[in-house]
Amino acid sequence: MSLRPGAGRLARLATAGLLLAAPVLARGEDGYELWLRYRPIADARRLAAVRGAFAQVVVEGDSATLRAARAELVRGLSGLVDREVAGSAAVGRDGAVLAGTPKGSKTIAGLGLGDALARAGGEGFVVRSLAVGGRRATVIAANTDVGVLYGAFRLLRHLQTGGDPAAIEIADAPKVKLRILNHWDNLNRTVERGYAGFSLWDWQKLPDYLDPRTTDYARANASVGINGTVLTNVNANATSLTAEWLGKAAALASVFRPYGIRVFLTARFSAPIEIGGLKTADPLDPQVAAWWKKKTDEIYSVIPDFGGFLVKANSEGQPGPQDYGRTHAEGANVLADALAPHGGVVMWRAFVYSHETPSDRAKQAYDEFHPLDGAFRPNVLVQVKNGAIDFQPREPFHPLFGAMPRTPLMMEFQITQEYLGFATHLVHLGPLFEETLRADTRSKGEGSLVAKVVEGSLDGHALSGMAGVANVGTDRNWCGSVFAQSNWYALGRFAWDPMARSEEVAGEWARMTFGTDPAVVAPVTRMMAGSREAAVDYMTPLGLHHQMAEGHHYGPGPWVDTAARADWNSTYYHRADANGIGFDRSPAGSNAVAQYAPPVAEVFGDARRVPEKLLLWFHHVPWDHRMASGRTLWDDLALHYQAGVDAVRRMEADWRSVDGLVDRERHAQVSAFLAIQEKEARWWRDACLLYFQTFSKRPLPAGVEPPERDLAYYVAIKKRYVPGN
Ligand code: BDP
Repeated sequence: MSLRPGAGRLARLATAGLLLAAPVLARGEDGYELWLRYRPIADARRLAAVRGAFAQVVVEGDSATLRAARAELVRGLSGLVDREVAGSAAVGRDGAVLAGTPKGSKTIAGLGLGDALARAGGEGFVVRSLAVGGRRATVIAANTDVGVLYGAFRLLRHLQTGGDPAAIEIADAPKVKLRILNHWDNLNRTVERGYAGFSLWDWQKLPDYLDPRTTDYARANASVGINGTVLTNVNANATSLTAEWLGKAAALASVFRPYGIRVFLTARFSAPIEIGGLKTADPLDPQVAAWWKKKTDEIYSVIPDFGGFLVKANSEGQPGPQDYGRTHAEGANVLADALAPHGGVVMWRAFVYSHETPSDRAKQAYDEFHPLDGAFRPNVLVQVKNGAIDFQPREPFHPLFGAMPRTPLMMEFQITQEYLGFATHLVHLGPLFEETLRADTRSKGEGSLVAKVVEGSLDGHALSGMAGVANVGTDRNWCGSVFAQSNWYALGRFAWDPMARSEEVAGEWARMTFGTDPAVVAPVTRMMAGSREAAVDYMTPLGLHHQMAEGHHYGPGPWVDTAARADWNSTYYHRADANGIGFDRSPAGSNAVAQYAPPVAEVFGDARRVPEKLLLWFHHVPWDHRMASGRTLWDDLALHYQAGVDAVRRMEADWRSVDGLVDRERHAQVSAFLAIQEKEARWWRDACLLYFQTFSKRPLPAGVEPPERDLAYYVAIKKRYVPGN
């Protein structure tokens, strides 16, 4: 992410009055720099203040991590103040940034920050305006080098978002231990559910060639506190555990290490057979246990800080312990025992569903895992998707949260927009993360929030984690679109603090990505705040779910009813008939509500008390059911679809209002993508309403635009060569 060449010269010409139009805006930006753009501060008074406060960078101590911190401070501050801010050996004037640990820096040790540092823990930091040797300075102090790096990024964020340069007082530490990206990247560089090009890992050239881009990937992650990366797809390939491929992973680990990021790999459960030559992968077979132990020792010999394994077992055709009549716990534990001596962990996924179609797929993970609470080794986390089905636009929180107090449960969110229109739909996920994390499981009385389960604080677990399925690839802008970058950013922020506020996170990202002009920030954050609800409305309002086209999941497919498994069909989930629509999970139906704590189950189980946004998730409701609005269900449903389309049009208007205030290149791409989104929102609305109308037999209410084509037209649409599939 090099600084844009010539930016300083252009800005100087502009101040000299030689360029009339805003020159910086005319230049295109391709999005490569993400939120780490460090553009010159536009306001002259503020620029002068920041120049005065940040004229020198002093990092005391030496390590690869501290060098990375120094490089970032020099790069960031130089960019923001539009002139070189040099690194120096000691604070020699007013306006220095002094960074280090008490261990590595005598100056820091002498500043009396003991109490604040005690609270910072291993990864936290203190950033404070302070006099150092009689000089005005800004101190970044932490107990570890990576804490210093995080503090450096935090200071830069503070300045990028318009914070006061003079009276800084920030102290922070992450609330979650493992903050991880899950890459669903295959060894041939295709990315399962990836919409941003190919995998960043250039396996063929590794370990000999280290793409500089992987360093920028690490910088971006460290800037939001992400400290782990699972390099490989959960639908795993045992080849990644062979010596040759471990060497490649080790090379990536060496790039990430200075940034505090540890590498993890997915473990294919049948690897002992496929690459180990054994006859079985039975986790209770001593030879199998010995194989995993040897393999794990080998991994640590080349990646000494290896994080551990992520495992998808006995789900969607993947091998697992149940193939040998063993439980998920027995499967996880054999790996955990191999990792324990090295300090590694197993992240065992709860996204399971069996070959036999259960009565209600939503119940299966709970049914399989709840009885295993207490049976896992201490270094196992069970990784649970945010909802019980599969990353749908809206799901109620997964019933396992709060239901396995003796097991650390990790959150798994999906950043890549598999079910959210891919990268071309602007859907900011902060509101989804916040809604899930703030949901109250009531498992230990009021306030037993999902966030507290994930932090480990509810049940006293030291081990905690949050993962996001990554949306990055080789696209120049990393994520397929500029706004999709905000979801990577937000995942990091919520993993750092599950009680973060979406509005705040979106505001930070908007300022860092587009600048601090309120005329830009206000419309951009408005777009972000409403975008997820818009997608819910035009795709699956009122608790509908799993209505997408089969396989690739691109576009609507409420009519899908010929899939290989009943629970891959849309009809399985909407259950529309002449009487009404929705999946009855109440006590009269599948009784999935019973998997929640009683006060939650009572509300979800009662069609009059369940939040309307989840109505059809839990209930089969007559078309004429009276909604809170006073209208019938059918009319409200139709109006929600229309509201989704209208909301996209409002996003388009908001974006038009910033034309000329953000650079042309990014503006043009976002505009074009919003036009796609508007078209596809209409596609969803028309296809779904025409289809559901064949059951409801009711006219569309006033205010809903008439469908543009007939149902047969939409059913006939067959998308081919869809990415990510
Ligand atoms: C589904 C995806 C599939 C993944 C699976 C998983 O369609 O590609 O392998 O989740 O999470 O949503 O294992």
